[in-house]
Amino acid sequence: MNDRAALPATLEQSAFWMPFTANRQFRKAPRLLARAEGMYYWTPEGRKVLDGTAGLWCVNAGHCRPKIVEAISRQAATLDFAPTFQMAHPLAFDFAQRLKRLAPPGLSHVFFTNSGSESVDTALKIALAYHRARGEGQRFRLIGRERGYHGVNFGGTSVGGIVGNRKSFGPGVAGVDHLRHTHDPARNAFSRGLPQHGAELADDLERLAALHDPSSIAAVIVEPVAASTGVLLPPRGYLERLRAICDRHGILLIFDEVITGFGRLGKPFASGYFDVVPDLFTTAKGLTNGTIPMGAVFASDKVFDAFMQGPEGAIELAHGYTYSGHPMACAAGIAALDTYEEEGLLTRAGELAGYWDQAAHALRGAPHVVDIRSIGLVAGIELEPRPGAPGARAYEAFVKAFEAGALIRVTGDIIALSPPLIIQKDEIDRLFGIVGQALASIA
Ligand code: PXG
Repeated sequence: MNDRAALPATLEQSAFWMPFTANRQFRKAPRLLARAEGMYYWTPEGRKVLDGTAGLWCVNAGHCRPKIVEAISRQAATLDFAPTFQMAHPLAFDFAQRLKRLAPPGLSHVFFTNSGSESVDTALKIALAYHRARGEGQRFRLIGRERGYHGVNFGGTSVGGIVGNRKSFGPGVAGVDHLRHTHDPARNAFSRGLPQHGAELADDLERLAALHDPSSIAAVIVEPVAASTGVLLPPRGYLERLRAICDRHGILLIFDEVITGFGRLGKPFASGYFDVVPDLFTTAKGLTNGTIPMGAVFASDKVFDAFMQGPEGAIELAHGYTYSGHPMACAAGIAALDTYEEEGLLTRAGELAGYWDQAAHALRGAPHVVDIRSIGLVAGIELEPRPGAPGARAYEAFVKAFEAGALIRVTGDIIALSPPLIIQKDEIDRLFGIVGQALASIA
């Protein structure tokens, strides 16, 4: 079916400058979504599309869930906006309290933002200010990791490690360095469970500490599972080792849980899944089931308490957004948590992980597939790039899958799948079936 038919005649001249999109290519053959419910989208022509990506890794409870819809509309008519600078409204306190109950013990302070990118920049700023508040202002270095994705603001771009996202934007934040990434297909391709090889890559932090002197390093930020770069799982023992090195040198460990948070791996947060507790962690996306933009940074008691010194009338952290703790977002978030909890969605990925893993690995041997990685309800299917045309093969698979009725996501030549956590087994079969057909249909 030609989705172009339903578009306004003016689309080619549209004012909408699309994010992370080949704008000119898109306008020639647009893909539009007009409606959604549960596991499905519908195009403007009424074609039904299975959502294999939870929107953009965010609609964890599925689309247009009644409780969330109702909470948002009620809130819009009750208290549309209230400032949270030297003022507040009850829902922000309620929501933070609910979130604290899900977090690992000791991470009991929640700072609200409006996106994952803002959560990352907020966490980095808190880390710098924490050291300064303790008289260690010389700790200014921030360490990210190659292939990391931490959003698109200047802090996140700087600690991020995806070259295409960095190269156009100048030198970024000063004093940033990067650990090596953990992707090692020569040793780990088609691993089941966490990769066996690569825990020693965490020792790269010792190398950087020796190079820069540990007393200059404020924080290390990593995604527990690196998602956007193509689903890279942490090697067995890697995160534990990173934690130990941070402890040895007084470096704060930040987990970026924008994708892994809210049940993606089968636990509320990846820190619980891996049993490694960071000092700060970032969230967004599933925080409100993707409905109203919002992010949250969780901070440990140690970090928070360091700020609660000095005169009581002094503002402890000169940071915040107009929309920090926005009432509509809080209402959406509380209703999202209600839905997650009532339906057991924060652990459902764990129940389905075995079935999901089987379905993913059944694509081993399909055309072009050089590696498959899966954890919780996430899968990465890596393709051999077409010679001289990196990314083209996966992009074609994405277009074919959409035409065949499934929304998947591609990054470079890697297909990433991350459906809403309400997915049923027959839908898992259909999703991987469509991916298999798409792979068989492309050169
Ligand atoms: N950190 C992580 C780990 C992310 O995955 C962000 C921060 C930034 O969040 P915001 O809300 O500012 O976009 C993200 C975002 C993809 C994809 O297809 C992933 C993201 C966003 C868009 C697409 O992999 N992750």
